[in-house]
Amino acid sequence: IDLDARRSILDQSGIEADAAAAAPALDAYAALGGHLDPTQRDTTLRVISEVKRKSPSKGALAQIAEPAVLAASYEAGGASVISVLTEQRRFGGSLADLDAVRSAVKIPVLRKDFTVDAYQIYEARAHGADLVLLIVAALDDATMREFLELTHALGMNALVETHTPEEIARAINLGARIIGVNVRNLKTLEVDRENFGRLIELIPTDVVIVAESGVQDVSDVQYYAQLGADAILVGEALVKDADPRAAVEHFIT
Ligand code: IGP
Repeated sequence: IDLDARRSILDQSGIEADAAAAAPALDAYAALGGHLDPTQRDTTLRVISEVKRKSPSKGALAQIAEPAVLAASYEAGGASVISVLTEQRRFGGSLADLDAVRSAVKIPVLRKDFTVDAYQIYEARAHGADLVLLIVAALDDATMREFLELTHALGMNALVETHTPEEIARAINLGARIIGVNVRNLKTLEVDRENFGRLIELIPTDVVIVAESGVQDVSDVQYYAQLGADAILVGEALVKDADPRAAVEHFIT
């Protein structure tokens, strides 16, 4: 990549200025119970509730409520963070969904997309996101480092998604503060919850650990909580529920 060319494109797009003009990012690390001093941590399990219209594994998920309405219900139910899929082709999301959610809630918002360019990180910030998704399997170390630094420089946090011991080692080396373990294999789309138990042992206690995917009911929530998850990320089970607020509440208690 020609860095000068990239620089000039960023300058012309004005996206950096838009990112700088946005209201400051909220502290998602703290909202998810993170603390640099592990003795100060509580054992509450936090919920990241996702606004997702459809997915490659399941197709259209339901007639979901308006993203703003859904997100407000999640917040009322006690969610700590809202995740919004903005990826269009496979997940049917958009930046308009992110805008709608941002205006509807006061808690941190994750822009969930396949981040492959720094532009998307500025764009996330410009649209009020507090967190971006960085998938370790998709990015080499140099890119990962650049994206993490940019994310932090913009005052945001990254949910650094992993699936294997090697990816966790890389995430830790790169200084990730919030690590997600996706129990769904992104190649086969299969869900293997037990993978979480094998991987969580490798993550230090100052890092926030998020169990991603495959939460259907309270027994799954308890399963992840017992293994030591700080948070769970839940999409399908919440968007399909007729009462998303009660569904979040149910997962927390
Ligand atoms: C949510 P579920 O099974 O609760 O709907 O899963 C979330 O983990 C899933 O949407 C997800 C995802 C991703 C989507 C995890 N990592 C990366 C898109 C891209």
